[in-house]
Amino acid sequence: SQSLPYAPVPNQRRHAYRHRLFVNELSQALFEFVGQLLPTAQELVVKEDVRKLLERLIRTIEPESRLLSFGSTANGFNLRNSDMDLCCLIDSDERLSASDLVVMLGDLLERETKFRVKPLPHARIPIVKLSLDPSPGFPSGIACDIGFENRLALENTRLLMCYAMIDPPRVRTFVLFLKVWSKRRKINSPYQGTLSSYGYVLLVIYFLVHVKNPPVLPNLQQIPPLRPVSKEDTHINGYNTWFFDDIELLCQSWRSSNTETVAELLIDFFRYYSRDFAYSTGVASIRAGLLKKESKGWQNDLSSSKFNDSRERNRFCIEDPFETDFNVARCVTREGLYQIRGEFMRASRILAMRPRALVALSQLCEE
Ligand code: 3AT
Ligand code: MG
Repeated sequence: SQSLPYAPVPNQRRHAYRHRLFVNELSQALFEFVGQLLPTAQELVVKEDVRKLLERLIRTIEPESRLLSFGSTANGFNLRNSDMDLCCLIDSDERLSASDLVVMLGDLLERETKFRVKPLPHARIPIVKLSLDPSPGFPSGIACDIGFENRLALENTRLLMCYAMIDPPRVRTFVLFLKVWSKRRKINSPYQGTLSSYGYVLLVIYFLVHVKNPPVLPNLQQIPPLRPVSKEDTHINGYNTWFFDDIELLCQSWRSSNTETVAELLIDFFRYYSRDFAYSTGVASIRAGLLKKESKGWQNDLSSSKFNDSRERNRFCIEDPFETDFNVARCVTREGLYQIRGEFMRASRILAMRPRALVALSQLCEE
């Protein structure tokens, strides 16, 4: 180029050219790869039918109730055969407690449906777990959780959906790929000390909002509202859930000046989380950027008896966007974090060798 004091040596030019070829081919392959894993139209219809059926049944117990989808079925990040997360809202003042509802609904569903039913009335968030064995119409069965009054989850679902809508080709492709990758590499099990899908999605958004420069996404929680909003309208259980949700309007006035392809972003993401993220002192917050564990009282104090169970809560810290005193990664154990970081490094290593795109994807997602 004109501005360089010397002409690039052919070697560098060849290197840059080969890199461009690699990332373009990989981006294309990523679109096609996730495209094949999206739910079929038939699956979506069946799931909506299931939701309606369950809503009808719940209304025989609580006539004023609504059953809403949240999680991946509702935020645009759903893969084929993902589970259904449902939340029951009851628009009446005299309602039963969540644990009573879980017991009653469990009994009812056991009597009236073919689902295998498992009520968990004493869980931190009481839920009824339902499942249906695989059948010809539904080869991998159905898994569904029904919770009650979980309004924060409905809002964080809407927040993630808005982020997905700003730049679907890059954001959705990126998130869907990462979800497949984390499942195939077996680092997506909070019960076994690794991270939930929700946690991985927050890591991607944190990276696109706060690490990439220029950012790929704006910070929806920090854009000022167009008109004054009252505390009643924006707070749920004492947490501020306001965010800028007029995405159509936003896209008229804001456009990212970051033009990297999804493959370039993915390569950088794996490098960032294998090398640069401050695991021992930092908290990833999509609301506020990189925070210090100390400032939140989330030091990983191993001598403290408060968390003296086998899982130490704050090895890995990801702040929930609304429930800011909640660490979404609190289930991640020492071994779990070791495994997760090992996988980020492995992915970086594979991509650094620039194999053909299809080879890269099959190596990355090898089970
Ligand atoms: P899958 O497609 O099911 O893998 P998902 O996007 O549905 O992924 P999860 O099943 O992990 O994600 O979570 C479903 C929703 O539940 C997402 C979020 O609204 C809520 N949720 C999950 N984990 C947490 C958490 N630790 N804190 C707050 N909300 C959570
Ligand atoms: Mg889910």
